[in-house]
Amino acid sequence: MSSKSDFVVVANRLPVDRVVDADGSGSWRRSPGGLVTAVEPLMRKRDGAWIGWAGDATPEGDGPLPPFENDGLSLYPIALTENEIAWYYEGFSNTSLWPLYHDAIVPAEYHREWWTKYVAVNQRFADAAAEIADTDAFVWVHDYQLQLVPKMLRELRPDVRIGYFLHIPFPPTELFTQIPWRRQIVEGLLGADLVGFQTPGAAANFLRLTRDLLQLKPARQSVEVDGRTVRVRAFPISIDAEAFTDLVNSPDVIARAEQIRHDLGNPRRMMLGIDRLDYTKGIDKRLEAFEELLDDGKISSEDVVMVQVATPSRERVEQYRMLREQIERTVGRINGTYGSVGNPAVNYIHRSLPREELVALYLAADIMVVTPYRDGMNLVAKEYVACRQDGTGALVLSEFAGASLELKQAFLVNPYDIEGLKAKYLEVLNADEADLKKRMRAMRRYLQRHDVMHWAQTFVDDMDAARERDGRGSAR
Ligand code: ADQ
Repeated sequence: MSSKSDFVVVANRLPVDRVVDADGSGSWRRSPGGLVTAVEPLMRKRDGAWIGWAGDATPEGDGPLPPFENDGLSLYPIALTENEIAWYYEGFSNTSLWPLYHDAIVPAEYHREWWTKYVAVNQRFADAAAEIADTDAFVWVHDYQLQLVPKMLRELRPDVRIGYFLHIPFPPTELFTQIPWRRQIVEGLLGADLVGFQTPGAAANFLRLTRDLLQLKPARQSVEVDGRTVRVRAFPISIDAEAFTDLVNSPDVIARAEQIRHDLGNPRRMMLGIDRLDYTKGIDKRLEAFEELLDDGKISSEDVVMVQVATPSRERVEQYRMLREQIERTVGRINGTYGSVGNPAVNYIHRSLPREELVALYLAADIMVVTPYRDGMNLVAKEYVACRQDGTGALVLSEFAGASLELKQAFLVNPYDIEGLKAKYLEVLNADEADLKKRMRAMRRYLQRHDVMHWAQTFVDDMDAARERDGRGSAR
């Protein structure tokens, strides 16, 4: 464990959660979430190390946490105190950056003490990476919580190659420049050799910002800073499609999917939403459109049933608590009006589920509804497609999810347009099976070629290509 690593992932969270068992002993459990889903397969292929926070608070004054192995992965936990969790994570990351980067759907708040902790915690991650990385290592920094790490790490270790990938959208100059510390963030990111985004639009926003804010002269996919070339490109993230295929073929999962439909009263159509309970995901509009179709008598709850899984998320942040109340009120109202004993119109689940159960739901659902107001990518949309082996099923997908640029045969919607959303539901509910299959097969073909391995390999290859151009040899 003490040896240096030549492939280091730096992310806010470790890919495991600490759980306390019934007998009081502690153990680690794989944690859900987009980033883990995406990066873990690559970690297993390469003998890498992962630096991240373990998800619980460390008492003030305690020293660093010891590294450990879990399920074949070398993990380096970063200690955060209660106060750092409140200010770096819940504060600056999730109440300043998260809403701002998602079109300021709710207003972003800025507080100087949050920023101070963001800087301090970013420095702790950079110090850990500098300590663990071997000479010439490839350090891959992830996401909005760690935007200052590339520059901090470069100052400590100019020999390592630094990649940075942002999992969420990157806003246009007009929004980004709200941030009181905007310059530090852009300079932080420019510490990397390669800055990756989910979409070409996000990459273009960043390049434009280097011109607007720092008066640099960006080219189409790169920008020169202090005599270095920083490449800036889109790398749309994906899923381990093969792992989903394996689960879809499991007899237990198939039986569970049949059971789900039976328990729902064998409706003609089952609609499904699966999201973290987040205000960016458009769960409210999705339910309102469903409710209005029931109100209008265009659908009936015997015919069409909705299942909404809303994974608990950021429950100490005020806006998330308010959202939960709002969604649960809406579900209650719909069921009060249209449900009957044993047959609610909306089946609502507010907890994390095992992967097998998610796949059984994907398999059972005729229509997957993914309606974010803004989403970096949205892996749920891709997971649904990966699970529809027989080519049946339909995907309703927001234009504002990164995934819409790739899953072009989905039924695309603008979630702000409730009439448009209702019309799209009806179109899909009455769609011709042959048309649905044609669409699904095209999306599946795309996904087979563009899985998470392809994503990671493209990123690593881009790093290598630049290195060879610089005459420094390959990363592998
Ligand atoms: P998220 O906002 O978390 O990810 P998403 O991409 O949909 O959104 O990933 C969610 C993941 O969690 C999926 O793999 C899903 O299967 C899993 N999940 C959801 N609900 C669950 C439940 N109840 N139980 C267990 N697992 C559950 C962020 C960005 C996205 C981007 C990803 C990856 O916001 O835009 O696609 O990172 O880069």
